[in-house]
Amino acid sequence: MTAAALTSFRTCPLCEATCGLEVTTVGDRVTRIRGDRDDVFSHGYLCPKGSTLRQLHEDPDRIRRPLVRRGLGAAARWDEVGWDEAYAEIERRLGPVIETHGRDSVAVYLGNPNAHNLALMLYGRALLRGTGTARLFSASTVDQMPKQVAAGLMFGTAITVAVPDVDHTDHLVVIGANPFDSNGSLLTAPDLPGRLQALRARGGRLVVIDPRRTRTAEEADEHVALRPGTDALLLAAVAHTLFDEGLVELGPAGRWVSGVAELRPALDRFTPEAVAADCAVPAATIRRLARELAGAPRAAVYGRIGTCTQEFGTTASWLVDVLNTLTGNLDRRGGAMFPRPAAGSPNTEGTPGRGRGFRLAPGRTTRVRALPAVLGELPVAALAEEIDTPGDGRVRALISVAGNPVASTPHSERLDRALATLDCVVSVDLYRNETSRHAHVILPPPSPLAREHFDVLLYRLAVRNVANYSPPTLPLGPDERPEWEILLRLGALAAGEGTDLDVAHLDDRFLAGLVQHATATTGSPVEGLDPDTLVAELSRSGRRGPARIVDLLLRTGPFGDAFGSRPDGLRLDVLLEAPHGVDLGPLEPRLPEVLRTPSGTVELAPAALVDDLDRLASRLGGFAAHAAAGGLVLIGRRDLRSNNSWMHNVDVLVKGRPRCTLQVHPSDAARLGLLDGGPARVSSRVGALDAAVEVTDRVMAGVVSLPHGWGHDRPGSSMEVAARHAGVNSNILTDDQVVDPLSGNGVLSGIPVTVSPVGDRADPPAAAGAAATGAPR
Ligand SMILES: Nc1nc2c(c(=O)[nH]1)N[C@H]1C(S)=C(S)[C@@H](COP(=O)(O)OP(=O)(O)OC[C@H]3O[C@@H](n4cnc5c(=O)[nH]c(N)nc54)[C@H](O)[C@@H]3O)O[C@H]1N2
Ligand SMILES: Nc1nc2c(c(=O)[nH]1)N[C@H]1C(S)=C(S)[C@@H](COP(=O)(O)OP(=O)(O)OC[C@H]3O[C@@H](n4cnc5c(=O)[nH]c(N)nc54)[C@H](O)[C@@H]3O)O[C@H]1N2
Ligand code: SF4
Ligand SMILES: [Mo]
Repeated sequence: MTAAALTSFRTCPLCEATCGLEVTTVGDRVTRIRGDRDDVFSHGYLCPKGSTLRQLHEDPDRIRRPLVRRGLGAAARWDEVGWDEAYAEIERRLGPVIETHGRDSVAVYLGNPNAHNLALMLYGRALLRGTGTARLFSASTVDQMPKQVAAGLMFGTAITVAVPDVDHTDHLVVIGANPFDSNGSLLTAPDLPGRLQALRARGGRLVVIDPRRTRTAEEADEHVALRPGTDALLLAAVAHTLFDEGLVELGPAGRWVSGVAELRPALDRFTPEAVAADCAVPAATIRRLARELAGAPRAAVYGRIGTCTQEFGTTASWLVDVLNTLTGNLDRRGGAMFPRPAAGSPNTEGTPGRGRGFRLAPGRTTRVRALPAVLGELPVAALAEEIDTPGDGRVRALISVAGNPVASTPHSERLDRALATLDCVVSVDLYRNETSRHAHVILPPPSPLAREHFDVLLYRLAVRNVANYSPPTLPLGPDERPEWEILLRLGALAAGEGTDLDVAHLDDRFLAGLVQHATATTGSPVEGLDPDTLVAELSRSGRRGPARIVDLLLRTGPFGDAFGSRPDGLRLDVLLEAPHGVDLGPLEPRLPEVLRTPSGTVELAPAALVDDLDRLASRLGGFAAHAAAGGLVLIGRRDLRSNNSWMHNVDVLVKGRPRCTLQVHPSDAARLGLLDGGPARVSSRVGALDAAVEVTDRVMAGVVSLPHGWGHDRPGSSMEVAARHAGVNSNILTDDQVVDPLSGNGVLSGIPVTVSPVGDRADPPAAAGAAATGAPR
């Protein structure tokens, strides 16, 4: 008898767009994945990656049982073991490290999928608490940390990020983002390309500021080619023009804005003429950008990774919202608005309109360079040196959860070497890749289709208020464990509680802590209620794990039922009845209630940021001088069919023309003697590699572009398809010694490099392998 086909619905966890999927299964087999036409947010949209959850699920290289490594390097052997044996092995290695060198000798690295994974979002804290380490690193410091610092200083919490109201704006300026390939970031909007096309179709204007003529730029009314790293200069000059030409008009939000008077003189130096040569943008264009922004009925400036992963990341991120504020577009329909997420966030908790604010408090720092912790995290650019620099307090163990820092963080070869020296490396990961090949133990999470899902984080950044919960589509594989259970056990093990604890007990304890916190929080709808009663209510019908916590968050969130006092409010049961999600409406103005600054105002001129303008001014002339001397800089790029470093084992995504090419402008190619398709050697202060050249006028002269997340030719990895399309790791070239001082963020863009044809030198390439078509292992 053949099983009947079943249809279920779930949210795609691969990028920030949160598209709804319709998944057809026959028994435990997936037969089709397509867009869910009835999804309240995505309405059937899907990018080419969405349907590949099936290939990911079926991938023979996906790890299904814990792995323990015996031996080293090429001689290493990987044994599949049971879970108890895996935890015992971790305890055997981690125990002595903690005992001898203390808890801070253990580093934790949390990779990007933590933001897309319900179990990791909710239970990561259990792991951190269990390890008790101050050495927390994450992909945030090679990504959005600058935006979070800027938002924290201006609005009071680091997650109070204003998102452009793309569905209602008349004028959108996109700087350092390419949503036609990335699908948007810090801006959750399924089918963002379609939404941008709709903006133009209704007569709106789209301007893209990017060193490359991206697909987004091609779809725009105007593309401004900007020299990498000069965003803060450009944005400061636009702000200067607004003041200079009397175009500042704060609008209704003005009642809650402070610091305008302090800001104005600080921008004096940044006239359009003063920055034009560095930015490679004429002064007249900068003035026009300002006038258009001020003149549009409703406008928004949106900056993303290009504005963050550079030396002035925080200052550039701040200036984006300075422009939104000065043009009266902050917190108004069609401007830059604050979402109200159903599961709550720091800006829906506590006293509305005022709070402790965000502090760049000097406290914990890294050991070697004394870089400060930001939001409780140390800069991942410092991870390698924290391991390989001799002395007291050296990092000796690493727990990496859903991360591939060897592919993703600056000076990756140094980190690659450093990881090989550690006493204990644990990876919680789907694959044995560039990073997890260093693990002593790999603990595999279940396939994305065998988990429950709710986007706790991404709905905090969404262009509409929506809520959608997905139960697991498929059952766990025979030896798979839910990821929340993995984190709970790992946390308890690190805490010294042993390896054979009852997970249900750990989970109950974890939930009790959350409930206790909620009932003790001022302004919470359950403030003062009896925690035990709430726990009992949440645990009805045997519910546990993430589902129980999502229920708690929803019920105590801004749309929640508050455990009965708002009976029509949200709770998990409501979402279970709504497989296509619940639409909670467009974004609405939230000032002043959204603020958590001590002053209760939008702080337009935080001292740390105003002070950083001196550092920015000290660079005036430097960018242009580097270019005039023939200097090249390296930037990255994203491709729609790729997802950071880990989707390259899906054949349908990597087949076809090679994606990992070095884009070079024709004039530079001619000057340097580089041929299209030929190999070139790229060298930076920290490393060198060989890459295949793609001559194209899509990059501006003086700029070369190589995507990140490649270089799948490391021995000991086990990703067969990816190895056939290995490419090169662009982070061999990025410099671990340069960070944005305010956020600790790595600098991944605007890297000074030299490029030469391969073959004019006798020495072998510094990085192995490396033609973009890939070297077999
Ligand atoms: N040069 C350069 N470098 C960059 C960037 C750039 O633009 N240029 N971008 C940066 C950015 S924005 C980011 S976010 C980082 C990403 O940096 P990382 O997060 O370190 O790297 P990813 O490639 O996202 O790797 C994710 C890892 O998690 C595993 N994984 C996937 N899903 C799950 C899951 O559900 N559970 C578990 N346990 N594991 C899972 C994958 O197998 C993979 O090993 O890279 C940064 N690095
Ligand atoms: N298909 C796909 N989608 C993804 C990812 C992926 O790897 N592949 N990764 C996901 C992740 S983790 C993230 S964080 C988001 C990122 O989402 P986006 O920010 O949209 O990322 P990119 O597509 O890299 O776009 C960054 C743009 O900045 C430009 N740029 C580089 N340097 C500078 C500069 O100095 N100034 C300016 N103004 N521009 C510059 C680059 O040319 C590039 O076009 O994408 C997410 N979505
Ligand atoms: S756009 Fe993002 S969320 Fe939507 S299908 Fe593609 S990868 Fe999944
Ligand atoms: Mo990212």
